[in-house]
Amino acid sequence: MESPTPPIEVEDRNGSAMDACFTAFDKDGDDRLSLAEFTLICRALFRNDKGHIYEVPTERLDQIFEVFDTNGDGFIDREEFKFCWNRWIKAIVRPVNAFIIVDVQNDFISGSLDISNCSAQHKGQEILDPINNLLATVDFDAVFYSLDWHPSDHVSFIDNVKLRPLDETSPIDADMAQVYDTVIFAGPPPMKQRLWPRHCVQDSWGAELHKDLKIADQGIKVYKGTNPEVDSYSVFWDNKKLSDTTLNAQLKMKGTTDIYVCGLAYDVCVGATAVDALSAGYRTILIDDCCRGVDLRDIESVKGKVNSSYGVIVHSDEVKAMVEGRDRRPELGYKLAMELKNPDSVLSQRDSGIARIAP
Ligand code: VGL
Ligand code: ZN
Repeated sequence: MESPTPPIEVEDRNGSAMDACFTAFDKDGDDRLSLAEFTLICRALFRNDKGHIYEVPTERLDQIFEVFDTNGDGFIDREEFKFCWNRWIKAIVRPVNAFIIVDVQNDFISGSLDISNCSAQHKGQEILDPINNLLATVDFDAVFYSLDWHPSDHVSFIDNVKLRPLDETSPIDADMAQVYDTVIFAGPPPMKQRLWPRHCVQDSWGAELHKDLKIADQGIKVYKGTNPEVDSYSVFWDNKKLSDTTLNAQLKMKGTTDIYVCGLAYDVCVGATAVDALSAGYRTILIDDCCRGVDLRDIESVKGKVNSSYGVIVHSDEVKAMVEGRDRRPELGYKLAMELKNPDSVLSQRDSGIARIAP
């Protein structure tokens, strides 16, 4: 019979939770954790509150163990466990959660770039209820609302295609270009650009957040796409990675570990934001039913990228338990362990949340 896995308790009123955890899992009492003992920790960590234990593939367990067995002797001693506890276990059990709601603006729902006219024929307004429900029921540490916020002469507008010279390699010339086509503007360097109807022009009705979207008390707005010369799908960086919004700096300041992403359009700005969140080093969760998109194949491609980068894709009814650390996904634990190998990662550099200061 398998020995029962003790629950992991990180609330540390007398400073002994770490030692208690180590001792509880040091089954043979040799004052160090073997791979088998560490595997039991992972069985206690990666489960949900309905009693389901998520299987972690053996080779992933090996790779995670290696991160914390700093001296490579095949055991995690008490000194090595400190790092594992402070940087990994604590973040898994008590994540710092940001919710990023991407571009829930009039133009994408019923205005000039109404996504229901695109090939997937999705209805943007269907995400309002599930997003509002999350805002009402889940206690995120921070909520961000991004806004696509273009000047009138923006490079992505089909009616501006003749404002700038095209590169000779552009597959379509300015006279033939139609909405949704991709052209190449002259450089240096040449720049690919998908052409959209004029949308989300600064200070217009189309650029406003939908009136039925709940705005959280401490909600933070992030504006993107403001440079007329370069488009910006991701809420982190513009498409050329020339400049960033203040999002990453704000996330770092709050010690964010986990980013929940949803909004419009699934395969454009939501996808680009989720991919950038993962590459910036965050544990990233895409909320599938709170997204609507342009093209079904492109949506599948976004999901593939998120899954292969150790992000997870969930339904909104799974979010509350995850935010509260009651449903702990092994993909996110693996992602965090891999980040901790890199001392420059945002998740290596955050203070470990011992004294999380209220806003
Ligand atoms: C978006 C197309 C053009 C989006 C923004 O928010 O997904 N899509 N600009
Ligand atoms: Zn745009």
